Amino acid sequence: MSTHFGSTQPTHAAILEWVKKVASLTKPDMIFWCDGTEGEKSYLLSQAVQGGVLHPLNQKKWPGCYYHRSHPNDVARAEQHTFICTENKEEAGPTNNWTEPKKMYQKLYEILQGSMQGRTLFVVPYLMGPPQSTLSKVGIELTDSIYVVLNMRIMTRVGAVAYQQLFHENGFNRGIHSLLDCSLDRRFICHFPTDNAIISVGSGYGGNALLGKKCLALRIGSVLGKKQGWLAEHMLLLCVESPSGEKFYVAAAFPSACGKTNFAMMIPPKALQGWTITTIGDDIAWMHPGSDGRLHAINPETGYFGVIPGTSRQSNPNAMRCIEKDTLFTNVAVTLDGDVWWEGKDGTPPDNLLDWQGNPWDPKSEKKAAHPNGRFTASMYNNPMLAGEVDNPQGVPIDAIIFGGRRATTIPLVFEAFNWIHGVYIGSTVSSEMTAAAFGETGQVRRDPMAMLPFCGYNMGSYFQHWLNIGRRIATPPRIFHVNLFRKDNDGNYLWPGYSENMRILKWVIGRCKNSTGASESPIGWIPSYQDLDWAGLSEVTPEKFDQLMKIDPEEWFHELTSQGELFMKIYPTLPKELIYQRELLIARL
Ligand code: SAT
Ligand code: MN
Repeated sequence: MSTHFGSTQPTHAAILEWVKKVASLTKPDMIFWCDGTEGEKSYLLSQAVQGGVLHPLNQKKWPGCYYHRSHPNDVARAEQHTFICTENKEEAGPTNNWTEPKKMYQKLYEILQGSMQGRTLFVVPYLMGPPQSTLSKVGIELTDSIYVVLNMRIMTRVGAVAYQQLFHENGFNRGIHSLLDCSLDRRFICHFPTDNAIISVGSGYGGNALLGKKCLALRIGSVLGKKQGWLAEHMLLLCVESPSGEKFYVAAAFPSACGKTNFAMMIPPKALQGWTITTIGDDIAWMHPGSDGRLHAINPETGYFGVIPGTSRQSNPNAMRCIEKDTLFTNVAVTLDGDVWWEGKDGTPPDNLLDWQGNPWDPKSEKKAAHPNGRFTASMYNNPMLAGEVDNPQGVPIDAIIFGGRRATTIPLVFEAFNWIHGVYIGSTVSSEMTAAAFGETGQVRRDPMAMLPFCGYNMGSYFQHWLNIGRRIATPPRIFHVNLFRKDNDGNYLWPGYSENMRILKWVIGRCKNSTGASESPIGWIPSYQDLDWAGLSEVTPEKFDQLMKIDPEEWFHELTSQGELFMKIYPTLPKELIYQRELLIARL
């Protein structure tokens, strides 16, 4: 077994010992210590191309860009194969798959036995969060997938920067990932919160394999947050600057593939001149009560792993700029001359496309050219509207938290919680139609509390209690809102234009935070009247349409409350009484 050390040698005995132990189990041909340098990147790219894992795109059109095609059964998060392994089942709670740690380790070690034979074991030291931030965390991922390494280099800070932040010999998350042969019966994404460890086998897909992302930053992160008094959330982070130069920071939680990336990169419409939005993050926020009595957030990531279908110069010009160079495209359609295409891209599809599985694509067929969960991996530093605050070790003070889901009916465009506890109740009852980001029945409505159903690493009821506790620790809590950008009319057409026009909602939200905008009381919270929103340059949403968007139909809401009740029953033993009380108050108001 040969070893390649990069430019930074690890000196921590705990790391060296652990890598040796994993190598003796998995038996790779080579151990490659990653250092995150540019030199390493060219080497890895050439190796990935040689091994057929990546295909270079036309470098004139797409400089530094490559294309990857997944195994067809490995294109989304695998929730049925995802486990939280704690001593007691109650710790993981009824919304997670659970297995006892000892049993699961045994099974995984059997699977990992010799699993890297003929392959290279890459050691990827990475930092989640800005350097020199007390809020940041170190992880080390051992993986036999070069695609994972190249993605991790974009999504996290890899190399010496991670070792430098390692203040305790054992203060890092241990992640082991092996691709195996992608068979479903040997696919396990397992979390061991007590050991700060993750083992993921049998999948190379983003959320299952880039262990810094959902596994560390959310599932393990949420458990650490519970213990240490902070929140790990599935939220975008953005900065809104008003025409007078005042800045506001907003965090928003939407389920996967519901537009967080587009929302985080929103460009305000021309008619709302002087308003600017800059992006801090598009997927994950770590939020800590600060000494100033406010909630401070960092984005632990450095890149965007975004859904590509539907991305265009019209829908998200900043994302299009992000992916112009140095981007990895996964499961899109390609042309023979190295161009890429996906549903919803500007213009018409080029001739002679190969679909995401590599088959000639017939434009007349029903089949999609790109996979609906096709992705781009791009550095946030390519974003022309990246917020200057993104590397700030202290994070940014949050003014507003927005929850949202994808709902064709029932839920109004926007409403505001009466207070923090009511806001936690609203977050706990988020629901959404399922998307292609996870295996399952797309379109089906499911409860997705705080957009964290697949990502909360412990009992959901205790998680709600933790939210309530955090509220007591901040003197000036953020205001809490709920949006539904996906309501439809009776003919199935979207009522709200979305994208840039979402700025009108944000402007109302900011106005509420400043106590400068009106709202009326409704059974479900504060709601805007037509005149409370800025309609400059938008005639499409008439007062009648707005009424449809904002309609609160008691009958629909009784269905909604029944469905909320089902979730609450499921987690009843740990459900905070405050939330039961909030639900009863809502019933009374309706
Ligand atoms: O695949 S990821 O989990 O990284 C994206 C998502 O589903 O939110
Ligand atoms: Mn996500």
